[in-house]
Amino acid sequence: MFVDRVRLHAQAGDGGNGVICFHREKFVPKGGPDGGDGGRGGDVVLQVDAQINNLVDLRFRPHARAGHGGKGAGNNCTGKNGKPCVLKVPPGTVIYPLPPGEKGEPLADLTRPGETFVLCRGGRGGRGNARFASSIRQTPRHAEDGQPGETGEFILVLKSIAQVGLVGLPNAGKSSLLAALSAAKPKIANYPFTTLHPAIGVVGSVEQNRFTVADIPGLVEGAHAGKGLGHDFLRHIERCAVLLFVIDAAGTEGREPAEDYRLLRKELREYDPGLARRPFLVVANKADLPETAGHLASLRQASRKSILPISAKTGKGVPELIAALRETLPA
Ligand SMILES: Nc1nc2c(ncn2[C@@H]2O[C@H](COP(=O)(O)OP(=O)(O)OP(=O)(O)O)[C@@H](O)[C@H]2O)c(=O)[nH]1
Ligand SMILES: [Mg+2]
Repeated sequence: MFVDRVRLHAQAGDGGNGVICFHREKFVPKGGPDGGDGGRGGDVVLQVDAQINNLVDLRFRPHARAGHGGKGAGNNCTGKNGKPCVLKVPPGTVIYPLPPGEKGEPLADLTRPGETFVLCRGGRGGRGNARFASSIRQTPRHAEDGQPGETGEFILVLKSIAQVGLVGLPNAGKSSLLAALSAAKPKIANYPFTTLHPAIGVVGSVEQNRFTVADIPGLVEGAHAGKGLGHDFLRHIERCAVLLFVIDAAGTEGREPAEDYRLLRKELREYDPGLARRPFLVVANKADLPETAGHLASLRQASRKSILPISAKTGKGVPELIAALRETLPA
């Protein structure tokens, strides 16, 4: 199960109450106030964990609650701090408050592994009566209550982070290309909508010139209006620096590759004009099939770009594609 949007109710712990207490000991008359402070309430914290890739754990745990602070005690003992509630999220998790939700400004965008964000802060503990003692008020008979912890309703949306995003019609060979480029093993099959959720692969083994590629479900005409799988998943390539249009250049299902390219651009524009202005490359996939040759010229004309003929199946042209992507990616 792949979950990329969840609603979460979070409640931080309340601070513990301070106490009223006086020191009692044989032969120590008027021992003075010694009521301790309450402990702090626990925070609800989000933490990025690079080992997870979606929000499924939160789907089944929609209420996050941290522990309350303990109350203070005599002898100036401070209460125990409440246990924080730490929720793991994948890199690329964006947090919106409710209301207004996704239409509003995000509270945070968590990208770096290990990064944390305090969603709701625990309440401060109340002060015990010992804190209120002064030279003119030696027997304070009051203490503070702890503050309530913050609570809130949030929407967490995953917008995957990859440098290159694959865009193409169903069956164009996007998943095959991801498999050829990286060690990822996406599902590949000869029917549309094989891919139902995004997958990310890492290309290259050397740290300095390694980059990531995101494979998403195929787009169809009218995706912006919800056709096919819709274009909801396009947010997973929203942050890609470079888009890679994967075209079935053999026109396998009687399609016209140049038309496919125009359709993809149109759907991207409808979704987000900014995405349509992103740097991009075009590959003519399935170049191992003889039909490809006849379509390259029209595809080049439609995209006004040089086209890279490749075969995700045989691996032909893939090293050249990796080099071209490295060149296009910002340093
Ligand atoms: N001959 C040939 N077939 C290919 C090539 N690349 C992919 N295919 C075939 O095309 C079909 C679809 O490939 P996928 O990689 O699943 O296509 P996709 O774009 O991920 O499809 P969706 O996930 O449904 O959007 C499979 O049967 C692949 O074997 C290629 O370079 N040459
Ligand atoms: Mg696929």
